[in-house]
Amino acid sequence: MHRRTVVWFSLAVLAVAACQRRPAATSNTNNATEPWTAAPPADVSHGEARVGSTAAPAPVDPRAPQPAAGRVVKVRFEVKEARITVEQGVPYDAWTFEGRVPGPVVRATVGDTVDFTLVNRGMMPHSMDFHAAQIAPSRVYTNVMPGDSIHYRWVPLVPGVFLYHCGTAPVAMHIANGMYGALIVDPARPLPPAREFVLVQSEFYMTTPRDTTAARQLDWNKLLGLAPDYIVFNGIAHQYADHPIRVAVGEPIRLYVVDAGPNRVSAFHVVGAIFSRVYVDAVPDHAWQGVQTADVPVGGGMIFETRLAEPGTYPFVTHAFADATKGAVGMFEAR
Ligand SMILES: [Cu+2]
Repeated sequence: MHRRTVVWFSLAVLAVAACQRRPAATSNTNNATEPWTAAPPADVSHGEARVGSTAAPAPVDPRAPQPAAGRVVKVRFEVKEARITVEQGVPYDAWTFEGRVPGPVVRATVGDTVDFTLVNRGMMPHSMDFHAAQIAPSRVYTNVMPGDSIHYRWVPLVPGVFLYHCGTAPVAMHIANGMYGALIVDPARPLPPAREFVLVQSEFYMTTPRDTTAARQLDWNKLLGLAPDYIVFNGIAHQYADHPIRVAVGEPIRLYVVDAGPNRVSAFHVVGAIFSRVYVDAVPDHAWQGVQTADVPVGGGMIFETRLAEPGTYPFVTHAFADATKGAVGMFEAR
């Protein structure tokens, strides 16, 4: 055997032996098993999750809603406790707007009136903080008691894509339990037509149940230790790898990306593409051009525009790869 081959083979044997000596992992994390010992790497670049089929839609439709038709956008959210599925076989007891994580996407145009009602059907106080609003938090971002409601109106004046979230303390707990979503504010002069999608990145910090089929709850110490079990787009780990998003080769694509956190920045990147424009909170005269990766801050939103050059599978990730490994990976299928 060639000397270099012998050295390589010896190192590989040692590495496998070291892996086999490690105790079995017991946490919820989907990276708890060492993937490099189980199978050869996926054939697709950045194949951090298995690539599924476009035949069935993903559980959460990533398409952006149509722009608002009227001058008054009525939004009525009920706070509900709901059992969600973060990954197949991983139920989680969430706190939600409208029973969904993230909550529904809201869309308005600059100058519209958002007529908002929050009804609390939960067991504890909750509230609503719209990052798109310029308003006194002490007046309207106040706690709504169980069984109670609040109603207020506001006018979005700055275009962009914005986070909304429950602002009740401890905020990290309410966000980590699922109380967030995206709000698009269109500029008065609409952006050019494009296929539009909304991606909300967030984290889950989970208790480890004795019965692996039981629902998980928030693990507060993991949250404070910044050790999430999952980082996801639109509430479910790698759902757009399991069900890639179909687009056409060369068509303009616009991605509204919000990072709900509560802790991890999204280094947003589409493999095989360069963003022709990135709008930081969508102020068109401040667009960045020719961008490979851009950080979406926690509590922030950015708009990414690109086109996919040829037929194929194009992963999108947070390029913080521990986070992609924990679920923040999806795929576009260009045809
Ligand atoms: Cu809350």
